[in-house]
Amino acid sequence: MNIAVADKDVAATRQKFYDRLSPRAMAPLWEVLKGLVPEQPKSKFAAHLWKFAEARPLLMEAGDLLTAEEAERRVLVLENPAMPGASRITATMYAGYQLIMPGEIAPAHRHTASALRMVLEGNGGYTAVAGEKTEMQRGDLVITPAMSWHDHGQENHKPVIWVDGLDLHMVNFYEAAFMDHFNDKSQILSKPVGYSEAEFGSGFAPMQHRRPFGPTSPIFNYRYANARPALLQVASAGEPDANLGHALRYINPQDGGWAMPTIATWLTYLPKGFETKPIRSTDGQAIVVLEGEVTFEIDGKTFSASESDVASVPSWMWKKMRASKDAIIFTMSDRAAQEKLGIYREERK
Ligand code: 1HN
Repeated sequence: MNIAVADKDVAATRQKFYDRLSPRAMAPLWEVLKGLVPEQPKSKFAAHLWKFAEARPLLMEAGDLLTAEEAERRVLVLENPAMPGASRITATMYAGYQLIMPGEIAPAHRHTASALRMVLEGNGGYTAVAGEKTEMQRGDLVITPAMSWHDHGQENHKPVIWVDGLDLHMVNFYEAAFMDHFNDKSQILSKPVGYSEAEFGSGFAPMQHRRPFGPTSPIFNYRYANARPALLQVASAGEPDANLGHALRYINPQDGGWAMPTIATWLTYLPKGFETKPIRSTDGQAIVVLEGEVTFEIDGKTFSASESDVASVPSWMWKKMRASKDAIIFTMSDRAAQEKLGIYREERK
């Protein structure tokens, strides 16, 4: 018998065996092992840039099509082009551009997924979280912890637009998602504006230790009016990290860790002309340009980003950034979750 025939016999014999396994809900590991445990990450998602100049008119059109109340949340989901229909910007993150028109309310609800908003056009719109309202201005990072009631609105005469980031795919992966709707459009307010910032965000904490939102930061508006000057002052007196630029993390003041348990958030200042050295990491990132202009080189592709554009940087793709104008960018990623699970890795050139 020649070798080819022998191989065919072996393959057929094995297949016959496999055919007896599948009706019993079993399968041979050796046929799938390499795919289950790759030698290194190979993301199924694409590096991509969403241009705000294209998104904004479409978002305003959506504003004419339906109300925020009808929609519950009027959002244009940022769909990773490699995975249309998945509502994912990266493997684990959901992101979208959300619009609230003057006088509208996006009704109160709560869910297991944690959310953040990076405000693009604040115009004094508000988010209420767990009984407290906060006004939204461009660059503010507003957090809604897991299972906290939240509603949004605009009492001013201009639209409000922000980028949402949610960990909902992580929650859904664990099949751990719950959601409730409040019995009114707006939740009942029990605290004055600025309360949580005063209590936890001023270098103070209550004498009696408490964690009102468990592992999530009790500050729910990290205001750009504080963050921007801090970032620039730190940058003015120090050297930028060669791979990261001047970067500062948003922290939970209760433990110094990331502000959210699943989503890592940080701000980066890239001075005009500065170019980062390549870095790759296992977290999937979404980057919002707040100021200036940045050229991203991700996985060998070049993207020119300006204000309010959003980029996706999937896991383990080399990334380089260069600022053609002084730039401040906001990054969110699943790094916070990966670090807790002990799987985060990065490599620098
Ligand atoms: C959500 O609650 C908001 O509160 C935005 O603004 C987007 C996407 C999926 C599930 C819940 C919000 C969301 C969301």
